[in-house]
Amino acid sequence: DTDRKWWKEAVVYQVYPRSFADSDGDGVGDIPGVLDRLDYLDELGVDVVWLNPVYESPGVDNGYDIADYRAIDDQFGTMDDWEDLLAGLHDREMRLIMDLVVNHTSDEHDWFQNACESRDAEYRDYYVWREGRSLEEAGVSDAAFDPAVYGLPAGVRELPPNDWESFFGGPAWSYHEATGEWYLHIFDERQPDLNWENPAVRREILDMMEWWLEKGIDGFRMDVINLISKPEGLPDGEDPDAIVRGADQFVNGPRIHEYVSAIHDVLADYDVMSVGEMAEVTVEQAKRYTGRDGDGMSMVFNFDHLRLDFGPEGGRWSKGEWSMADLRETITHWQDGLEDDGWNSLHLNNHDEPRMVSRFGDEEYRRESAKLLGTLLHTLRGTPYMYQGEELGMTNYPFESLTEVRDVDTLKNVEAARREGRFASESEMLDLVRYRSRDNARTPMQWADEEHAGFSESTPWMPVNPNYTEVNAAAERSDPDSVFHYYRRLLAFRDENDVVVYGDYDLQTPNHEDVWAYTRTLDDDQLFVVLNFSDDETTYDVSAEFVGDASLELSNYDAEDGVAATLSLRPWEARVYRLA
Ligand code: ISL
Repeated sequence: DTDRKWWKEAVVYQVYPRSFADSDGDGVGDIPGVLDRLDYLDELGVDVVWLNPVYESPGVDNGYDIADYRAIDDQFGTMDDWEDLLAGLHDREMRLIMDLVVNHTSDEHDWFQNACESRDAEYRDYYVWREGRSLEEAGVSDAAFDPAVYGLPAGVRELPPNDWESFFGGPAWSYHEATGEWYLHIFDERQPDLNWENPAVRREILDMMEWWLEKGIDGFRMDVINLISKPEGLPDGEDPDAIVRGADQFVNGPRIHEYVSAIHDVLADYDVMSVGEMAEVTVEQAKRYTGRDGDGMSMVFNFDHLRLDFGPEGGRWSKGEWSMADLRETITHWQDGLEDDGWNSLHLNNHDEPRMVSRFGDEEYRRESAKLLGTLLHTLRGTPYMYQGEELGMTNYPFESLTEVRDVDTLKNVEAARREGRFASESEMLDLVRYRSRDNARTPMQWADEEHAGFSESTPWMPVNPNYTEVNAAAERSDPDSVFHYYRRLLAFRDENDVVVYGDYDLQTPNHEDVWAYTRTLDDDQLFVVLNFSDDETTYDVSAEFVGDASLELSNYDAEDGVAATLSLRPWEARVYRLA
């Protein structure tokens, strides 16, 4: 698809406001903190900022539990601060996309508060309520039944309406004592799912979107958007390998395209982008969402490549080995799949995933591997999404104990795994937390070798990674060989070269153990990208057609123009040539 669009040419930078910059010294990042750093983002060459939720929220899931969609939470600032941020970005010719979290609200949202009043409360039907199942009906013996798993009050002995599980561990239903029914929550119990079947809910959400669009935002990142349509009758899960029990029922549900199209009818009146976060999605489905005859979404986030390191027992809270070959194959599948129709997003980390250097690179070759991964993200076909600190080569946090963990996902999943006896030891548990926890990405941004890494004047809400003395923005900016300056070159290169945005992707090394090489071709302009995904030196015999004159456009080591018949590559070496 080579239709020109600003959002295809853009690089998106994700700001997790809680951990970006704290302007008022309360230990929590805020909107004025972001405003203070806009020149930094501008210097880097960012085109779009995606701001994680800043709406009014009790913060059970760091803002993904919204209590008021039209208000800014006090800890992040005021609506005036937010207006200043939007203006500040627009003044610098950057854009702003907001997080749209409409699968669920907070339990503190007025709608849910009202819904809890009685079975026939005005807003009851804004959420998904059902009666429980008796033990007999569910075929569970009295002896096998453990009310603690369901958090049931004394004397209540029944099962939830179906067997769906929450992404955060445990059942996706909670019993509501006052009204004697269960409500659905695919995430935390304090994040009740909205009932999209109800047209009044749809109207409220679309009006709310319009309200933000009228303020002049440039689009939305749509949280778990393909979970919003639940099938009639809410049947039990059927797929034992689903990411969580029941996902085969509620992912890409029966009315999803109707709902997403309605969203896009609203967006169509504005020059905006949209990216749908999709826990599970195939290339074919992605075409339906983003393609020419699709629902109008600009692109989706898929997570296939972020599942390669799940263990054999499956699920996120397990650990297995990933291989470069799998990563190459998975990403190539998406590159090829959306070549003619639809558009890719490119991401290796975000606020829910560990740091990419620790996961797909090598902390021993932190700089080299950060640059190699950056080269990959910024020379594939699609829109790159960077996560704050990626441009500094920030790494995972060395968690020593659960007391350093804040994340509800980690804490609840650890609790569920313990209940099920899945950890052989505490150290096995901590290993997994260090590897997998979302909090790896949420430690404060490392601005300088100063107290609290220059993030805040007081103790931050999350501990700072102890490597801030070495890994920080001030040090990176003053060193021309830094990850930061390499990223600047990557972003500038994309700006100056249409082939990076619109060129075809062709894999050149389907079988090499360590080298991932590909070409990008647009008319007679051709790039040749060579990446050594290894901490060993390696050689790569290049196909004759690419050997010869070429200019070296980007590289993370000293190297020369011209492609030799056999390339010798150093650990984590990355090169981008322009073929003659
Ligand atoms: O499958 C996953 C990752 O491989 C899950 O993490 C899933 O995609 C994710 O939990 C959905 O995330 C989004 O919605 C959550 C929120 O906690 C996350 O921060 C947000 O990005 C609920 O709103």
